[in-house]
Amino acid sequence: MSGCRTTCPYCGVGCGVIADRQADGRVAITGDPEHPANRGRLCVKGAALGETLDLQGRLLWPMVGGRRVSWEQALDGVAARLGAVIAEHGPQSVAFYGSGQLLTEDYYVANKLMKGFIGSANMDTNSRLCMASAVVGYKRAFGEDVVPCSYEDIELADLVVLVGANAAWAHPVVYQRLAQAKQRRPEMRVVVIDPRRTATCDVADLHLPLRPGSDAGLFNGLLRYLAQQGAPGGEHLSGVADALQAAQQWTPAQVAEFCQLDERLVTQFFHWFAATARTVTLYSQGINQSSSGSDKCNAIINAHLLSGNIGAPGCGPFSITGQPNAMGGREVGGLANQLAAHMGFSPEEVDRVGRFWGSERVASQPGLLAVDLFRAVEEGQVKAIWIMGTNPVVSMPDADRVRQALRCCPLVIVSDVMLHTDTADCADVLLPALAWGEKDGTVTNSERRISRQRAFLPAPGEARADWWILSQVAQRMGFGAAFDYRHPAQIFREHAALSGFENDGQRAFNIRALATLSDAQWQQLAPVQWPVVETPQMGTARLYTDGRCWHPDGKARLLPVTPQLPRHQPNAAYPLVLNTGRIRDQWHTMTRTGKASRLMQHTPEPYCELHPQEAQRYGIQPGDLVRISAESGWMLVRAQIQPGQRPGSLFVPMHWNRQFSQQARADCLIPAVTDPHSGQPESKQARVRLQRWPAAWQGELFLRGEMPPPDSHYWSRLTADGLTHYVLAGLYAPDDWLAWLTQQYALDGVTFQQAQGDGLFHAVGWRQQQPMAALYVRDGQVQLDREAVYAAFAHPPQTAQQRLALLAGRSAQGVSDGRTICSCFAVGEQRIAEAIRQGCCSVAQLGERLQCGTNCGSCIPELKSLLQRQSASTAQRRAG
Ligand SMILES: Nc1nc2c(c(=O)[nH]1)N[C@H]1C(S)=C(S)[C@@H](COP(=O)(O)OP(=O)(O)OC[C@H]3O[C@@H](n4cnc5c(=O)[nH]c(N)nc54)[C@H](O)[C@@H]3O)O[C@H]1N2
Ligand SMILES: Nc1nc2c(c(=O)[nH]1)N[C@H]1C(S)=C(S)[C@@H](COP(=O)(O)OP(=O)(O)OC[C@H]3O[C@@H](n4cnc5c(=O)[nH]c(N)nc54)[C@H](O)[C@@H]3O)O[C@H]1N2
Ligand code: SF4
Ligand SMILES: [Mo]
Repeated sequence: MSGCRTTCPYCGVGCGVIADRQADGRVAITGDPEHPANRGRLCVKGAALGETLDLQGRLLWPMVGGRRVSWEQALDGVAARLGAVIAEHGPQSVAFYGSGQLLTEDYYVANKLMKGFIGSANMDTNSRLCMASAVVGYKRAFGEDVVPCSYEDIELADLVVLVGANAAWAHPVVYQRLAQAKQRRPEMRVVVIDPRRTATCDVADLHLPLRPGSDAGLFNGLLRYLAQQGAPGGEHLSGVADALQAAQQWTPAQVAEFCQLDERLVTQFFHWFAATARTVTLYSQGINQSSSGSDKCNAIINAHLLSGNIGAPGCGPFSITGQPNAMGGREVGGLANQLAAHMGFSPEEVDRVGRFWGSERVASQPGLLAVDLFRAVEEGQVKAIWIMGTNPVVSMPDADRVRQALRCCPLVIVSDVMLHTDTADCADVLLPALAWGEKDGTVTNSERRISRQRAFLPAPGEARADWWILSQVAQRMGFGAAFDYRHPAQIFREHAALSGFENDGQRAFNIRALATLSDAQWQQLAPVQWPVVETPQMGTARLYTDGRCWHPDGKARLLPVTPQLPRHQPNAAYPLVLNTGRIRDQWHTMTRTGKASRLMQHTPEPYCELHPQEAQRYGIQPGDLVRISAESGWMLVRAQIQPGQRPGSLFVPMHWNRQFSQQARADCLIPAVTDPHSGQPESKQARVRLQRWPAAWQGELFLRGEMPPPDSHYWSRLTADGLTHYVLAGLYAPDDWLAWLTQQYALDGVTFQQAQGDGLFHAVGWRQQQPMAALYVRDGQVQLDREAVYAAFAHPPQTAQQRLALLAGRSAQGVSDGRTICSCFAVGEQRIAEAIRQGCCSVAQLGERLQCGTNCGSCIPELKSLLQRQSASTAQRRAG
């Protein structure tokens, strides 16, 4: 093999990747056939990694107050300013806010510095928005934060229940493994529990489109049903009677009413679950991101404990992690209510960690959880915050308030890889971190598998590893000996040793066998699942196989659950539920996936999915812009009418931010309502109102090079190579479009070709036969062939006919491919529709003809729905 074996930096599936630097400087990316998580598969985001490695927009040197400084100045300054704040206001006045995308080594050092040496536990992380409820659920049930399952269990199961998890888009390779297992064993059943019909429903035998936030009612009903069917229960469980008592009233009829489901669907699900020994329940943010998310996790675990579907191949409650190292963060103690290595703040644990670290200053109680942390910044109790590897101005609830808090904070330090993010734009100090491909360390995926991320690119500019930056600051704060790290392997060994320190099986997280790896062995470390206690090669596929838990009595606990609906229920002023989540081809706040033009094609603009019922009620046509408002903010996005959406609910992506759109940060609308046990925000159920936004004009603007957005009420940026592309709209049209354009951009020496018609204005600006700008305006949504315009910018038109085609916004051949469906091979909706018309009647045949769906498979659900739509319309035509 040539190339570097490493791990994908996106989702918690943790796929192995081989990165191969080519002679021309490009990096070819393929799936690692030997990595147990993916066995060579990749999704479209992983496959496009090579397109996100350029240095455009990167933060390449330290900056203070907007000016470049040397590392010496930056590190001395940070250490001195943090020291001064601590001296004056105490350790509780500083805070770290980290990320499940930091490597374990980075995370370990940040946690050690904050909790061990600064002596405050104000070290929280974006995992608070993501996995906090799942952690509470596992700890309450098992006495420790343990995910008992492996991916293999999903393939071995006879019933897979996906709850609040759109795996087809968010965990595509796990989804592919599921879909392929079901293809091999069609008797395997899949149930999807999600208020809306998602791409994941493509493999579902049963979809339960339940009322938002009502899952605990469903699982309480299941628990009652299981007890009635004589579920085994057992001696090794505690809390059974109380849990059953709490579930007693949850008859199928009661569940159907509470969850607004057809009772037959409810009993079908109960029956399947009760009748199937090998059942995996895979759950994610539809469960965790709730004001009662912890209880929902326990309601799911309760059902597995009572039925005995746990601790054996093919079964278990499987909380799938989002970020590449969400699990590693939990291991090092990255959350403010954990100390380190799965230890908390009991006096013995504080003492133990203190002895291990050689510090007498170890924090003795939990710190501020994310939402409270940013409140404390707002109120001035926290006077210095260091944000690493996360973008809270976009991802935290009540996001405008978070931005305001940072603007008022005396010291905001941001470690990032990009110069401009919505959060970096609020920083006093910017520290340039190494990005994926440049940094070295380990990550742990959803199935507890530790894998190496390896560097295969040189460090650009003056960027440095996060662990190095942290250690340098720690040394300058006077904690030198404890932070004398020279290599990430050294940090990893220390972390592994801490996990085994005074651990005779009381703590499940134990990787002591890895504490003696040499640098070279760490370099070569093969993926391994923790616990790793005997030898470095011997991992553990499943936990809880002997029915013993980590509670003092050794028993697993069922928890009595009282279902709660989302805290903010719709009312007269805000009658709709706002659901938020992920799209297939973007990663979070788009700082990396947003660089790849290929990943922009599938969903080029921020949007709102709504049911036809809402479209009719609010007078919204496909392609209209809509304004969604909540008490705390508003957003302006494109309407997408979807019969699979739940009536009364809207769905918006969580990704867009000020770097990509004027007003589309979903979290401005999310209230900072949290779960009382986990502190996790209710990011999936806000209440909002909807209005059609009366655009007087809409437009698309293409400009050669990097250009800022023009002055218009609505803009959204699309990524294209070598040019800037904006989709625009406004409430008032300027009198003179050319004047509007040339006032805003220095288009010296550019001559314009124009076309005007009924409610339409097109202009292309030329300089020396090269298109420099192209503007297309209409009184409705602009329809043009974007690919043709991109092509004309890349290869300037040679003939008058080609120039006229550009002015018309189409290719000289006049065919457009429509919306991209398959990003891997750039196959659009029109070509697929044409192939179907010509007789392709399966995904396989489409693949043979057009290649679509044959690489990562992410688009297969959509190919199927196009096939279905077309065959339905053919049938209709025949019937008509
Ligand atoms: N493409 C892509 N993949 C990603 C990410 C990304 O940014 N982009 N991010 C990664 C991260 S960090 C995470 S945490 C994961 C998240 O992975 P998922 O949790 O699967 O993704 P989401 O889209 O946030 O939400 C999942 C589903 O929850 C549903 N939902 C909303 N309310 C309810 C409810 O009340 N009950 C139920 N049962 N369902 C509900 C939504 O309709 C949505 O379809 O994805 C990871 N993978
Ligand atoms: N409404 C709503 N809000 C949500 C969610 C939702 O479903 N709905 N989901 C929540 C969830 S589950 C999550 S996980 C969060 C994610 O939200 P964030 O963590 O805020 O999003 P990212 O874009 O992943 O932010 C990572 C940042 O780190 C930078 N970065 C990348 N690599 C490195 C590195 O090696 N070192 C450093 N120092 N920086 C690096 C990136 O450029 C980027 O700015 O959003 C949460 N917010
Ligand atoms: S499923 Fe896709 S995003 Fe997730 S780790 Fe694998 S390749 Fe990366
Ligand atoms: Mo997440």
